[in-house]
Amino acid sequence: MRATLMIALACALGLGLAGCKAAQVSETDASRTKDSSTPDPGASGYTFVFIRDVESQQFSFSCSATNAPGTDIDAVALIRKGQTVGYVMKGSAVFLEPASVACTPADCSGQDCTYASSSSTIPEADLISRTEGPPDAVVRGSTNDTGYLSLNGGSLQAQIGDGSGNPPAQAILSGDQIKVYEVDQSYKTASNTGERTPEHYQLVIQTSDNQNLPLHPVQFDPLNSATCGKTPSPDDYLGCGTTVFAVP
Ligand SMILES: [Ca+2]
Ligand SMILES: [Ca+2]
Repeated sequence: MRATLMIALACALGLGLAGCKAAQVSETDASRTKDSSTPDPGASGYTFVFIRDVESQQFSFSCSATNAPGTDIDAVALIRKGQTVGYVMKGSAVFLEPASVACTPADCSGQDCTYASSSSTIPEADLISRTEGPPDAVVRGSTNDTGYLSLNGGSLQAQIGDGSGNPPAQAILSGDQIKVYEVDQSYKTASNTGERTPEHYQLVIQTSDNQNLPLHPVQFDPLNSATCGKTPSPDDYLGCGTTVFAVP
């Protein structure tokens, strides 16, 4: 980027560098002059959500403490004017393996990362599909949990369908909010005594032509304040547990 800026500056100063022509062409190319901070609607707008697990970078992270390593994704909601208008579209969720997993099966509690892609208990496709549609995760005591995928250092990419997660995919618009349901303290109930520590991740929205826009969190769940704090700071880029993000 620095070299590009230097070439652009040299061109602006009228210096005869070989890179000037390319720099001038790119400035008249609509796809490259679009302001990446302003999502626009329609097919060329932001239609993908991308969640990157960063929990293993946290000081407190431990593989042996869990069989659900990293961020546990239950659902992702698109919120418009205060109303939920969509959830992850069925069949659209894709799990992307990291270069190196946070926890190998042998590292996890019980020698199996039960809710991660390497699970020997639950098929990977089943786990990935658990991120689609409305939130439904349940943390159980003696039987297997349901309704979420543990990212184990990897990432999840998906599109947003309607309020039941059915097609077609819909665009994410400026002014929308995106709520990521991460299995956290809010999943603890009277009959469901299991609990999960809120975990950290980054949320990015993407266009089909690979423009990425990282979103800022604007609201944490109060039940997670011991781990996450009460309110995200304006320069915060990480979700923590179930978190609402703003689309600028
Ligand atoms: Ca976890
Ligand atoms: Ca779910």
